[in-house]
Amino acid sequence: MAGLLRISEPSASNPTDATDNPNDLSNSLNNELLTRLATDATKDEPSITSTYSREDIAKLFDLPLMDLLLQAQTVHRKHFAANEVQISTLLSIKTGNCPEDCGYCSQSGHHRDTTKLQAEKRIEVDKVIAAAKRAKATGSSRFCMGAAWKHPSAKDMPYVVELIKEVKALGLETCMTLGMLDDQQATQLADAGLDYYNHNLDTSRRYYEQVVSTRSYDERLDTLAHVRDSGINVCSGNIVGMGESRDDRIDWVHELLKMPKAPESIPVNLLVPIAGTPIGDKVLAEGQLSVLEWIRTIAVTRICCPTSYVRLSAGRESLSDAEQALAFMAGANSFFYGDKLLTTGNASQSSDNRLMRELGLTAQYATPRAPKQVPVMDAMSGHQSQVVLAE
Ligand code: SAM
Ligand code: DTB
Ligand code: SF4
Repeated sequence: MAGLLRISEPSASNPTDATDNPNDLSNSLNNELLTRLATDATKDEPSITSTYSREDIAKLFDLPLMDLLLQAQTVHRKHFAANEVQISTLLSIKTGNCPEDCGYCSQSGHHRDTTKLQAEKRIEVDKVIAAAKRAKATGSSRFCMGAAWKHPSAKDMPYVVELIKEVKALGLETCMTLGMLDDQQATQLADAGLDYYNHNLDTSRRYYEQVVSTRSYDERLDTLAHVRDSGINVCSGNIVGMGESRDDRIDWVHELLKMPKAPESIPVNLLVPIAGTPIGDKVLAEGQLSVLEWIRTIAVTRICCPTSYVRLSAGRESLSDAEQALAFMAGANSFFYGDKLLTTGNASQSSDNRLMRELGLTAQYATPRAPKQVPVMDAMSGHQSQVVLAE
C-alpha cells in the first residue's frame, strides 16, 4: 500500500530462518495488522467505529515504538494537513469546591483541606471576554471554558449561553466543560452555537471506580450521548499515568470505538500529580509512568480515530522539546496554548512559539460552527428558506 511499510520482513538478500528467530511470531502478527492498517488508512471514509477490535488495539500498543510512530504519522497525513496544529486556550470560569471527588483533581471540594486550592466564584462575563480577546490575539482559534460543577444549575445556563454568544462573536470557536448535562441543557448550548463540549471518560470502565466515587461511567456516557444528539462536536479524552494498567488504556480506546461516532476532539492528558489529591500523592510517592507510554497512547488513538483531533493537554509543562516532538510525530495535532490550564501551569507561550518554529508547525485557523438554522416557509411565495435561530 502506497506510503506504508511492512516491517521486519525477511528479504532475499537477508534471509531469516523463521524457526530460529524469536521475533518472527511477533513480526508476523505485526505485519498482519500493519497490512490491515495500510488498507484502512487509504479508505476515503474510514469506518471509525468498527475498524479495530480490542485485540487489534492491544496489538497496536505492543508494536515496536518506531513502527507505531511511523504508522500513526502515515495515518495522520492521510486525513490532516501535515505540520498544522489547532491551538486552544483554556480559562477556568468557576474554580474549586467541586462536589465530585475525582482523585486526581485539585478542584474537588473533597480534597480542599489538603490541596489548599483557593476557590473562586463565577468570573464576570466582561473578564471572560477580555481573556478570549487576548487568546485570539496570540493565535488561538478556540476558547475553552471550564467550570468545577457536577452540572450547571438552571441559574448558570443564561450565563454560559451569554459566554458562548459573546466569544463566538469574536470569531473564535467555543468549547465548554461544565460537568454533566441533561438533554435540554445540551440543546440550549447547541442553540447558542457551542462548537465543542469536553467531557472525559478519563480511563476504562473497570478503573473508573478507583478514580471517582460520586458519579458513574454510565452517567458520563449519558452526557456524551446528549452532546452528540444535540449536534455539538464531542470532545472526550483520558488521563494517562493515574496508576491504570495498559489494559485500562486499551479499554479506554475501545470505548471510543464503541460510540456511534468517535469524538471529534480527543485530549490525551498526562497526569499532573497534584499534592494533596489521593492519586497525585500516590504517584508522587511511587513514581510516574514513562512518557513513552503516553506517546504510545497518542499514536494508538490517532490510528484508531483517524479523523479526530488528538490533543496534547495536561502535562506538557514537564516535557522536553524532544518528548513533545515525539507526541506530534505520534499524530497529535492540537494543544493548549497559554501559561495556565485550569489551575496548573502550562508550557509557556514563548517556549511554545519557539518549539513551533523549530518543529516547523503552523497554526490552523478557526472554523466556528454555524449558528443553528431552521427551515421556514415564506408566507408570500410558499418557498422554504433557512433562518438563523441562535445569535
Ligand atoms: N468538571 C468538569 C469535568 O470533570 O468534566 C470539567 C473540568 S475537569 C478539570 C476537565 C478534565 O481535566 C478532567 O476530566 C480530567 O481529564 C482533566 N484533569 C483534571 N485534573 C487533571 C490533572 N491533575 N492531570 C491531568 N488531567 C487532569
Ligand atoms: C482536558 O481534557 N484537559 C483540560 C481540558 N480538558 C479542560 C484540563 C486540564 C486540567 C489540568 C489540571 C488543572 O489545570 O487543574
Ligand atoms: Fe470536579 Fe471536574 Fe475536577 Fe472532577 S475533574 S473534581 S468533576 S472539576
